[in-house]
Amino acid sequence: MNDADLADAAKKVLRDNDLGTFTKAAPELYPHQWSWDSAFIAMGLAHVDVRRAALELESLFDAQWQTGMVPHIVFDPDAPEDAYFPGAEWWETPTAVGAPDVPTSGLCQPPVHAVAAWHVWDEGRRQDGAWAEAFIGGLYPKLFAWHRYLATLRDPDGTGLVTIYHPWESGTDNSPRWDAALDAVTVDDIPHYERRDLTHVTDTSQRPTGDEYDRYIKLVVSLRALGYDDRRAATEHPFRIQDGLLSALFVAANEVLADIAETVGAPEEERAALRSWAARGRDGLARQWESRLGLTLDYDLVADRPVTVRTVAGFAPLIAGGVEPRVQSAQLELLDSTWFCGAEGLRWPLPPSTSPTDPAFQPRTYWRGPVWPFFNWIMWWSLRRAGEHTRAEQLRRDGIEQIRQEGFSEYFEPFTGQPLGSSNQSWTAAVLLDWLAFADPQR
Ligand code: 2M8
Repeated sequence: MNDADLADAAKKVLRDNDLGTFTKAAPELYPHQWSWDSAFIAMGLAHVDVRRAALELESLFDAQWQTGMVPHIVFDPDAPEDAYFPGAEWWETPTAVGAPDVPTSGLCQPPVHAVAAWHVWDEGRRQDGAWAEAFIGGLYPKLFAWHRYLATLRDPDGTGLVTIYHPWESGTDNSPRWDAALDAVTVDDIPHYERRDLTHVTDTSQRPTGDEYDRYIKLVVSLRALGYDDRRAATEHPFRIQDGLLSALFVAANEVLADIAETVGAPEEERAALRSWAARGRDGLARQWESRLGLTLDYDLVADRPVTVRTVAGFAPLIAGGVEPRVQSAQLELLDSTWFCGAEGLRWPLPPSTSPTDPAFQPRTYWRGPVWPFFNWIMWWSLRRAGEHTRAEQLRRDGIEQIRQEGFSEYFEPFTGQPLGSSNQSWTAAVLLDWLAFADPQR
């Protein structure tokens, strides 16, 4: 398939998943709007229909909570009730203080939205400057409120590291990053529930286990009982981890949002706040740097210890950007070492979500080993920001080849390249479109 046909196929995936004001993350497995999926989808849609791309972000932010939190799922009220578990009724968010009047989950996901907004604005201003200005001016205050939420209620001590209450907030749900903390969560009193995800995959070993789901549900029940009150969750909730990857994306997004703030003429104190959150985040990540592994580690606040596993989340310094040269060199070396892209027998030198050298590695199971195209995009974008253009370009080409040869799957087995999880996953199509547009000599 040539690039033009591949782009057409990607557009078709997004068209088929389009529900008018938002794009469902996948045709059956994920029939609602997911927060960070929508951000990536907007970046891809920017190359297809920039106004539709803007709407993707605007519809998500219409569901923003009064605290500033952007919910991780905005439920489609027209989807069948049993389409996804846990559905809208499980969260009981309408009764929570500050929740919007549309059904959402009570969690959030990594803050990549400013990066997406910049992409949409950048594409839009080539087409219609006044429209682009109105778009970014309208979204900026909501983006700022979202960042302020993360910098304050999710980092009450100002450590620079953002606390998550649930593996779903990390977006890397069953990563071994969360194993020890989940083991410590007791599940003797959870209500009966029925999973839906297993009916949408061909092989259930590609999804999290029953034990993991029990704990996911226990954590939802706990937050629900706390009324999704961040101040209470910060001391009473049984799962509290400072997430290095999310914090790194927050550093990068704060820098992008500071540029947006400049563009829209935002007050100086907001620009200063964004810059200080970025700087504080870098300091926080530096404290979590584990030089022996060459990775940054998450910190479990409940157990009061760092989480020592080898996963792609450890590339947090590279993703945050602007780190000391010695840290950047160590990360680049590690990326191509046998721990990640240099592992023997990989179909493409793309980073497995968990290092094949980690005892928890499982090549077909979700976040425990498979390669994820949207994560490849994050690494590509980060390498370019770090000035590593040659390595970035190799990653972009390999990322495109993976999709060209194996399709728009959610994730891929690293050694065989076998497509896994959902097919026609929206963000896979979206990042492909952004990668192909990058190669367009007209741009
Ligand atoms: C996956 O997470 C959801 C829960 O949020 C699930 O497994 O049901 C993750 O890969 C997450 O990062 C992603 O946003 C979501 C939709 O693609 O699916």
